Amino acid sequence: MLHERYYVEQAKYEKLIARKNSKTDFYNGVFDRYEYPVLTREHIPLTWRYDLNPETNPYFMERLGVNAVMNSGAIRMNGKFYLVARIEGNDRKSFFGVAESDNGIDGFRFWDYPILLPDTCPEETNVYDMRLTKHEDGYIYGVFCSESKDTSVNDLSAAVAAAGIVRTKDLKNWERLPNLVTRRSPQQRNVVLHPEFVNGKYAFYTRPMDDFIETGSGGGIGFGLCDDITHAVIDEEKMTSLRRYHTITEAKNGAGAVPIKTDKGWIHIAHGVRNTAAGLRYVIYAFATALDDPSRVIAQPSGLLIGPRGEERVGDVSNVVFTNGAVAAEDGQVYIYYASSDTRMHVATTTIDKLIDYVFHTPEDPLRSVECVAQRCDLIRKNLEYLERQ
Ligand code: M1P
Repeated sequence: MLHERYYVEQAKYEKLIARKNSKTDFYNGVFDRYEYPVLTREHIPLTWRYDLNPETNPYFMERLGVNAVMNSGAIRMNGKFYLVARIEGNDRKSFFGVAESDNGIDGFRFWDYPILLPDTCPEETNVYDMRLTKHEDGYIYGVFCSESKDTSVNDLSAAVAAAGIVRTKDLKNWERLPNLVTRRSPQQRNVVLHPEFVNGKYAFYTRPMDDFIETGSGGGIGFGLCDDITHAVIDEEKMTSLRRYHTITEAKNGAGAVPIKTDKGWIHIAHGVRNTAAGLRYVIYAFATALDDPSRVIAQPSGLLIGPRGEERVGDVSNVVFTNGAVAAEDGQVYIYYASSDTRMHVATTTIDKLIDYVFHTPEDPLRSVECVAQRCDLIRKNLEYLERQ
């Protein structure tokens, strides 16, 4: 017989999964926010956390607790929405699980088991932040951070980040490929595979780093080509979206969702980081690159697209919003999945048309206060003149 508390907790879980999500009254014309997160630690099935057998768990205790559900890759397949979430156990190790929803804004339910990645990398301690790319070669690729202890220095917390690569056709059977090698960058995180061949080669967005936390000489989001995805090696990385002084990307930035192809260019939704007295602040920003050269930036709207607001600001790593997945659906709707403060997952919705308008018609950052205020005064003057003519 099951413990009586099982029924209480299972009813709470089912109520949570069945909860409808709706748009909040937040308005900026660019995207909509939603009342509830789409995934939280409470969305983890009880079977993943509890031992349901009262003989071995008489107090119905969580035996393997989950601390957070965050940074999720996203894909639409067979008319459904799938998130490959980063699930962080109470033991701090992350792993991946597939959650499925009919409408992309609520009802996300995890499959019975988390993903068991082929264990081909004995030194790997942690894995996280998978980006899912539906590539024109017919595979769905998952590129994620593979983290290992840095044994070359005498520092217990020193780590090395590399880009792990897996591929699948159904999100169930995963083939692990060797980690990406970038000849000129000792560490890599936030690596994203471009969905199309570029000059007949696989193309990756990278984030060159000298160190695990500090990017060091890394100047922003990189771009590199490789011939063979089964032994992916990038010899040269050129820079796309750059880090810039006194902007939202001053400390670092990184590719986020797989770029979305539009008539006007590839739209990228990435993250930018700046330092503050309260620590690093992560926001989401967007830019566009050319269709004939996805490494060439052709539009870069000023500032942030999504910043942490309200309760999003608080969590295990506060003041963070981070995306590694978006879905551009057949009807033109775009679902941007983002985590807040390394704790829970949200969705923001917009459309391809709105994203194009935002990316191509939001003015660029003039980089100096005096020019920013002139830019704003120009807007005000035009508005006042327009109002007068009404
Ligand atoms: O804690 C905030 C984020 O930090 C890292 O991002 P970046 O590599 O740009 O510093 C990532 O590890 C991410 O998982 C995390 O959400």
